[in-house]
Amino acid sequence: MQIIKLVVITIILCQLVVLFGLWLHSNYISVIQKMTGATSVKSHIFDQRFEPDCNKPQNANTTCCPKSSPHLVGPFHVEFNWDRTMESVTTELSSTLLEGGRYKPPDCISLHKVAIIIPFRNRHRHLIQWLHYVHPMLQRQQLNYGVYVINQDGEGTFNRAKLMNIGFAEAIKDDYNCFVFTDVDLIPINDRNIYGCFNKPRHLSVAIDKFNFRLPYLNIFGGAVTFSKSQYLAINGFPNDFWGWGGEDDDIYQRTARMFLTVSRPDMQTGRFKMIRHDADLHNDPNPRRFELIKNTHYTMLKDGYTSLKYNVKKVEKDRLYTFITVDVGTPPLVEPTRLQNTTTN
Ligand code: UDH
Ligand code: MN
Repeated sequence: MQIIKLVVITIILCQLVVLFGLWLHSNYISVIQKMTGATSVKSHIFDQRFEPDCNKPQNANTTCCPKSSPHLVGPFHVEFNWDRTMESVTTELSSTLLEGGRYKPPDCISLHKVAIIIPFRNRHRHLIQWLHYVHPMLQRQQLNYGVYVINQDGEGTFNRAKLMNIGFAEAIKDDYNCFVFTDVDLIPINDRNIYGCFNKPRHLSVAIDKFNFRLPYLNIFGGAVTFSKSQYLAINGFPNDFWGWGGEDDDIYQRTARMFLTVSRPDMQTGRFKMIRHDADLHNDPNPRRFELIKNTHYTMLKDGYTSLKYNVKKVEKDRLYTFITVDVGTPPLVEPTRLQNTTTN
């Protein structure tokens, strides 16, 4: 009898805990709705299915591209050749592309309209390799896409996540519904790893040669990731206040886990990449505050993100292979108040 009572009480207590958790979560969502102006953040979380462009009535007479492209070859050979130049790669690829690095499949309407965002400064050698391999792959995947290189102006401290927010803010003007954020030195080696959007934010670069084709830790979410427009808005974009190397990818993971619980990933064969080896860059030293910052993501993500993004565009150049946007990201504040204030009051 005693045991039955104990079991019943435990079950009731568990249910109460779950209900309390759901209540907290829904309050949190309503705050995000107010911040982002999104009409239904709940639907961002539970229903991420795409309404492909080709299903819209004005496209009734055209064919949607198939779910799986007939042009895919699976694993493909990647070898970094340092004799390649921007000119040689432009000659190779220009007939396939429209100005600004834009592409549409010629014979069907793509299921994805994707902006590829590359945070960048002083990595032209890597960009040449990336363009040489990734453009043809994106075309085999029958994507409607554009490549945006977001170039940090000046010699100040590098800010990768802020450059990604700027990439979103600039590319959204061209009406994309899906965003891929990728490092310039990460080259996929299997074209079945689709650079498109899924029902949850997706981590594409799960098996990198540098890490022996394994995840170095379970919650890693750096390298190359994809977000639909609504998924990105639901996490209030990325942090703007990670200056220097490291931590911002863990912050993005926490934002994502908070709103979507898990991330989507390809299997470890499909998600293979080669990473171009390089020395540490100037003005991108490890950020000593990164561990402290990621302890507070849950408190700070509503304040710091896409809704608080400030930047200046210095120049937009539409090359045949990419749109190159040079931006002033500002400088790290001398005293960074927002995140610390939160820790002391909570
Ligand atoms: N990036 C630039 N320019 C920079 C710094 C970073 O374009 O000066 C971009 C680029 O897209 C790069 C990404 O930011 O791929 C990520 O930066 P990273 O390549 O420095 O990051 P990673 O994790 O850093 O590869 C490893 C530290 C390098 C030390 C190597 C010592 N052997
Ligand atoms: Mn790198």
